[in-house]
Amino acid sequence: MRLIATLLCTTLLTLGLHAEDGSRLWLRQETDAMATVTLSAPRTSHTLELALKELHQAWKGAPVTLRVKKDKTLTTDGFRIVATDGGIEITSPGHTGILYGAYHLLRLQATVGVEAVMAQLPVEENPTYALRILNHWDNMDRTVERGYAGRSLWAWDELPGTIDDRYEAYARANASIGINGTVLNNVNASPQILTAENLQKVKALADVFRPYGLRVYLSVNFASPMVLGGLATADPLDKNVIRWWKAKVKEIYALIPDFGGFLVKANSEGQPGPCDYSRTHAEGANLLADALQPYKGIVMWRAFVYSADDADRAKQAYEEFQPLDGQFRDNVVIQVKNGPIDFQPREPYSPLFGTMEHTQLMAEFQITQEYLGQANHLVYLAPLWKEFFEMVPATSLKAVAGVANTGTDINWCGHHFAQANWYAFGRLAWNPALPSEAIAEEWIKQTFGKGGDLQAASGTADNGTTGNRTAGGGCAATGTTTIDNPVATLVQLMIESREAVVNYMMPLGLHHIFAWGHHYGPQPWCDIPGARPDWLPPYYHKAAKDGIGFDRTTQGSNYVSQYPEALATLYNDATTCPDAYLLWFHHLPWNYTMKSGRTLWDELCLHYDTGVRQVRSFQQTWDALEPYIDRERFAAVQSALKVQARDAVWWKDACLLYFRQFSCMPLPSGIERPIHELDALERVQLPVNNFECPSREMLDKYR
Ligand code: BDP
Repeated sequence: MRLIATLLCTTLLTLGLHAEDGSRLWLRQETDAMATVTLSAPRTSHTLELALKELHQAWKGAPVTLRVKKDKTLTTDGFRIVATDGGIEITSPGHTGILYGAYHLLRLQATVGVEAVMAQLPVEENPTYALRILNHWDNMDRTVERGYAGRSLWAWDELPGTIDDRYEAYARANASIGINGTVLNNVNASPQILTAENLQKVKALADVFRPYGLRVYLSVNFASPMVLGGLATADPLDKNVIRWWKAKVKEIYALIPDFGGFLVKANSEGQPGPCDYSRTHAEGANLLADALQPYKGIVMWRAFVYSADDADRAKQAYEEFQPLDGQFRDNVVIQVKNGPIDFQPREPYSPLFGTMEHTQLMAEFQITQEYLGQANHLVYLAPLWKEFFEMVPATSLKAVAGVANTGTDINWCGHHFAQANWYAFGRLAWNPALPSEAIAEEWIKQTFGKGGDLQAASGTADNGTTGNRTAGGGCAATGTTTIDNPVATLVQLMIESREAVVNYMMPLGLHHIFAWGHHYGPQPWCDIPGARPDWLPPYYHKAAKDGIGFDRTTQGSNYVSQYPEALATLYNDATTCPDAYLLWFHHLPWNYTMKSGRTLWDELCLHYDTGVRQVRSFQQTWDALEPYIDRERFAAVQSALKVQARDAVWWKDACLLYFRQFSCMPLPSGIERPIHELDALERVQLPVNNFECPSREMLDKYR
């Protein structure tokens, strides 16, 4: 048996065929091009050698020259690609810029085809943000908080001695989309990350990442001086505390000269912080900023704070941070989640953006789908992030961060389409003006395409004809449908997927009605005795006989007044507030007349129903795409879509049956009838924690 498997493997390798397990991400170009690439630079570097190698292996067009030269219009990450007499020239003042240019050229080859690349030139690119950072919520025991793709990539127990191949593959994937920073560990940080022993491991990773322009940052625990240094306090104004941090920072830079800096979650969800000593967030952040400043390190200080006693959680970050505007050191960046609550399928943007003129701010997005079906649902997040950028001018931000969705799973992200979110984050961090559609198209062509398009899949067992190939070894999913433009069809599916998840989970501004703890599935009824009210769904939806929604108007919590006046006025009035945010800002009667003329109840039902229908249409579309997708990934996505469809019905039934107890109104005709009983759904308790995604088997068993 073993011999046969080995022989098969060897044969496949000889034939140059790869298992289509998603492990190659969007970097799937053939490596036998042998392109002529020359270098013109005052000195070479590992980074430039990487650029040479990537092009030599994969570029199939005219000879390329890589030229490092001063250029006032380009940053060190920026590049220019031009056609010259005999070929193509990539120039940049920085070595990383050259590498980014190389990846850009290869991206063009994979998306428009090598023959059409010349027509795309010249290209000039500078990243919008100098800092484009992934946040890993990885623990030192290799669990990943809100991670749904296996264990942490960082094998702390093996480092620094053993260097896993995946570290370099990870850095390369990031460089290919312009990500240049990585925070290795969870914001709920263990002080242990800063021990001398662990810093050696961090250094080992930094050494692998460096040639790819990827800098390492660490999340730190504010109480580290007590836990590691044995001090009696972590008070930011205490001399010994100041001394401890200075020494620790010096130790880090001796190992990692280009260390990026710290990310800090302080006085939030039980984490220690300066407020424990009656100091402000500014005093806490400045303590670390002063220690990092001589080395040009930065502090990313999170604004994700809310206490148990305030009336409206949505207001709290603003109330705590806005008054501190102007008090932070120059090397502090306040990291604010895109929405005021917590990475929901849809939230209005956080009003902190735009109101701290004298403070550097950065946006924090969540790539991992904590609240969006985790690794089971196909949800393309670029439209969500674009919604944010439509409201918050890109130039008002210093940087962007994304909570990573990577892990040890063979396909890196759990769901094949979750790779698109890692990809889209990088592309948007580079240029937030890129349309979601364009990014999806790029990703599809590189991930599923062959030579710039989605051609009929071919391979050893496939004959390349449409409609007769089977995913499971049995019958084809669909035999008759032909697709004129498979790429456009898939782009459309991805674009729609975000609105679909909003529809079947939390339409019309509803938010945070997820199951307790693991956040997978609906639990609008959730009531845990003794729990903080703002961790419970009824706090957010406020469904009662008189209506549904959170009154955040001037008559209610007055959260609305944190927005600029014109927007506050718009949101404050239910007749002008966009439907998408209606129940975020208003508590309205069930029979309230919507802009559509329908009652609020009917409209709610319609949205849930539409969400379910959208997922069903994704199933159909995906089946019709079968001839264009390799069988392995086709089958995996097809299977995940079944889970998503069942989940969508679960959400719809749970929410409508629960809310109906208050509305006492009938389901409108034309709406798919529930297939579950409310009491049965209320008994569902998935035995999962915050570190895993429920499997299909588990869902089928417990739901
Ligand atoms: C929430 C997560 C929690 C994180 C927290 C944070 O549920 O696991 O620790 O945010 O961002 O989204 O700090």
